[in-house]
Amino acid sequence: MKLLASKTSPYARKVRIAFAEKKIEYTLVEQNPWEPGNVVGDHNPLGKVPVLVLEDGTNLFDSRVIVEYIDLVSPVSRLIPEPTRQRILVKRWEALGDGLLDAAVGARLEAMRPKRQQSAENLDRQMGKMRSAVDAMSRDLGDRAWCNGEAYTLADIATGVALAYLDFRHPEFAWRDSAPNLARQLQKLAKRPSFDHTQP
Ligand SMILES: N[C@@H](CCC(=O)N[C@@H](CS)C(=O)NCC(=O)O)C(=O)O
Repeated sequence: MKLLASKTSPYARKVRIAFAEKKIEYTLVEQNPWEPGNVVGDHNPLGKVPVLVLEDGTNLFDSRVIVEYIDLVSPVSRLIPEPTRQRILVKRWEALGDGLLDAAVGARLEAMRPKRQQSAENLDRQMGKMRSAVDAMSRDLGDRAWCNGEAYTLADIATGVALAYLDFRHPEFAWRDSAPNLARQLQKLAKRPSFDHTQP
């Protein structure tokens, strides 16, 4: 299996952490979808990473589909519970983490535009989403040890990856002040080899 990904993509990091937790071998093929000459478009019509290329040539995207596939092919360290309400709640955490990423990536892209073309309105809109997503994560985690249920799941991976991305690309966004429980959670997650080895 080949994973087309850039080492700075948080969506790809989620997938790489899942591979590490599940102890599944794969080949990382570094591709930057913004660089001329990249081949991402040959595998994903949306031109985005990550893409998982299976042995038979099937291209899987996006990160949510890939993680679900990885979890299906090996019973080691289940990351998504069986099809019950718990499964839906884990996927909801993933949607929240990915949504926080979408807003954080959107804010970064806006801020990277030439000054005269930037929209302060769009930047504020994305920042507002980032803030309310962090608030919701903090509220939903409360003082529990894991995001969903009594065990480490994809919910924790998605949350940890999204918060770490804020530190990486938006260091000025002081999310820890209002969410000390999430700060503790990220500190705990960062100690896992899967998180440690996939730092951007
Ligand atoms: N929903 C997608 C998002 C993937 C995504 O936006 N990846 C970014 C890199 S962080 C990308 O490839 N962007 C290129 C583009 O938008 O053209 C997923 O979960 O995989």
